[in-house]
Amino acid sequence: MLGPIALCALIALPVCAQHEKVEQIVSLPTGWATAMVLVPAGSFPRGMEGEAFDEQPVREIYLDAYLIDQYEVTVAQWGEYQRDAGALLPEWTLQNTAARQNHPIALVTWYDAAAFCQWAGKRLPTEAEWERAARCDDGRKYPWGDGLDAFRANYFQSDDPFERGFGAILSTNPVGFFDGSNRDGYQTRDGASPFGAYDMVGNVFEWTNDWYHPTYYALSPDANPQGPDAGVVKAVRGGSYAVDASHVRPTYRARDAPDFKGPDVGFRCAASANLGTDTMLRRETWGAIKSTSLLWLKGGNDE
Ligand SMILES: [Ca+2]
Repeated sequence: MLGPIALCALIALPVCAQHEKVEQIVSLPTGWATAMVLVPAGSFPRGMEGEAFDEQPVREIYLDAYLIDQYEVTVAQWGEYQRDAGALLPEWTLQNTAARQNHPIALVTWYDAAAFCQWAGKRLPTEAEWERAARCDDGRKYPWGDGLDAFRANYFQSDDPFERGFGAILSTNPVGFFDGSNRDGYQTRDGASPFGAYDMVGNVFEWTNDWYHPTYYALSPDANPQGPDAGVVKAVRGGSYAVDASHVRPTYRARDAPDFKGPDVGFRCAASANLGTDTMLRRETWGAIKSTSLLWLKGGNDE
């Protein structure tokens, strides 16, 4: 088990318009490195006027700082978990191919996802955490702005290189595919959110920790909402390769029974940011997440 995930103090980082992201490398218990991005403490307008009734009323919601996985959890990461924890997904062989190692793991229940995150020293994000990581704080509809863009995300009929036709399963892209680079002749655009999280639109739906309730937005606390105390379905976010353009809005609230597993449902983990301790942070510039030219910063030093 990992110790607490800790971050140094980061005060008054401008968000949304910023061209810098803060990333931390967090190792799985097996040593496998995973990237997480920091979402600093702040408020955002949760929900969307004019969309489904359960996305309203729009309210300013405050969240403490947290980390969220930069990418959906991959087949390779799930393999680390299985080898270390002795778990075995019945649908493992189907997904554990050489070509799919960097694709998101799918066909996992909410319980599977929660167990992985706990093993990793992390946890599932709340619905609010998931949404703010995708949309930032300026009310934008999509991670990159207001218009859906087929060169930034994998959804049904987005004509991405992984489109396999109606009814095809596991038409996922490798995580972080849409990063602005040219992929064997296919020119992507950067689909990251302002905080640096990829595939928040499409690829696979993502489990959140919260029970879903349609009127929760009217009733929830204004700070750090954790979802209803009980429920029958869990909130699932972000749409997938299998759903059309109208359902890949980051504010769209899908839901599934916690024991459901779908070929287009995966997850990413989050972790609370324990500010005030002394941990190395990595800062990279917009669009350069995969760059290996790293500037290591210590403490609250912005230079
Ligand atoms: Ca996704």
